[in-house]
Amino acid sequence: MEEIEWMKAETKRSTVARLQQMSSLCAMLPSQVQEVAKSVKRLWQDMSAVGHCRRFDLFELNPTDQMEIDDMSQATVLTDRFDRALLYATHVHGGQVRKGTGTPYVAHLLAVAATVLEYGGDEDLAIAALLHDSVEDQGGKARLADVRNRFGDRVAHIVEACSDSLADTTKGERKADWQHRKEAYLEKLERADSDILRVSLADKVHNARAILRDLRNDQIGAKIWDRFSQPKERTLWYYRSLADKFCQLLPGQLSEELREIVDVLERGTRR
Ligand SMILES: [Mn+2]
Repeated sequence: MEEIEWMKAETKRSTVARLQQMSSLCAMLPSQVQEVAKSVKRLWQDMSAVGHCRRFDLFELNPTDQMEIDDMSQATVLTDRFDRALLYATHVHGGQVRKGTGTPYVAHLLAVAATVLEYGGDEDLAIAALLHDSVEDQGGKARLADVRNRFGDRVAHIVEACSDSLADTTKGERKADWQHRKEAYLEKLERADSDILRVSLADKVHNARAILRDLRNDQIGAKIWDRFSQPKERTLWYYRSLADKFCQLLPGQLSEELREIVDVLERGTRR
């Protein structure tokens, strides 16, 4: 019983916070926020009534609740779409771990989404970051159609571009050979828009960071290279090519970071 009360309070708190954030973005007055709160409440009641969304039964949003409006006009708004994308991603990648480790795959998706947000990306970019590996690893074209349906064209466009194969490996379809796929991916970046470049770069930076971390781990060290399907020279060639491409196509702090990590990876290998 206590738990339910706590959940109600929590759901209410985060909803109020989001409403506040949205209202400051739309430059609404507190009285208008209350109007919005009322209509949200009505909407939720309707949805609950038709059985769409039990979660909304959990609490009563009182429109007269104190809403102190901070200046968050510069803030990135994350709505329940982001929540749904996270839930969807954990479901799609459930049980999957990062190559050669016991780390749940979602750790990578969270890291990529975090980087995208830290570098000023909006909600669509963060959602695309959470879903960027869902098509290639978990369902191919059918997954892409599902992502488009749930999260819209802009997200699907990024996710599609971040996949270097649309083969459904869960149904035994084979991907093209490694070299061919990687060359095609590098070439595709040339034509990519900045949405795609930003999510793809965050992905590559997290992968490169993970390699560096394990290379520096005494328990793993140079054995890290055995995790890849290709010899280390090929893997390093790919990361160097990516770093060069990103420095050229999306110059900035994060591309520089990728280049610096690749520098260290190359030095560590020569030792
Ligand atoms: Mn990835």
